Amino acid sequence: MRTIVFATGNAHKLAEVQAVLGDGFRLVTAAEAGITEDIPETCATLEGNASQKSHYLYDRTGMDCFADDTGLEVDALGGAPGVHSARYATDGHDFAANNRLLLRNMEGVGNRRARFRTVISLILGGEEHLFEGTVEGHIATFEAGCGGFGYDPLFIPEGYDVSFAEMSADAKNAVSHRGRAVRKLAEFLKER
Ligand code: ITT
Repeated sequence: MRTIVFATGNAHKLAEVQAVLGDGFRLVTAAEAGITEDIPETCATLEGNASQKSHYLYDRTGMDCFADDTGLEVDALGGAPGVHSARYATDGHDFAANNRLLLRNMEGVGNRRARFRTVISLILGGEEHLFEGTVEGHIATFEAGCGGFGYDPLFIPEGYDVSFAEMSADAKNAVSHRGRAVRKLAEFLKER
């Protein structure tokens, strides 16, 4: 079994990624690798933030590691909340407040097209590799479901009439931004 450090403080994400990577990989959190402070994410792009987080970990642990950054891009809002998705309504990760603000900003808006985009930065043997996954969909007019996290109750993936929060974890992973990006990561790791 291969050990790899995942730079996240989000337990939901850790569970989703472990489920996609499977038993061949043991994921260690940043905290378990001795990094207990918040890892800085100060870049203006998802790519920049993922890379900043993986380098931060690698520089301090020397271990193979990866980090992801995800944004919800809403066309009618010019791509917002995008890279600011975690801190859309407040400074913290207040999912309920973020969803309320998104619904308010989308009141009366006809074009509800949106996508989740995930970028993963892997550092393996000191070399960086990037992987991306997206899922197209639209923003619902009300919240539905209690699975998943973040904007899941408001995001309806293309081809479905239920939100991510109404889908099982496996069903979400099969089509989601993160599922797609992590499957690319897993393929790459298996070839190495
Ligand atoms: P870490 O940086 O500690 O990994 P985070 O919650 O900040 O955790 P991201 O930066 O990747 O994670 O994501 C930013 C926000 O985007 C996140 O706080 C959620 O509000 C939202 N988000 C990310 N992935 C999501 C998903 O699969 N479903 C719904 N919302 C998601």
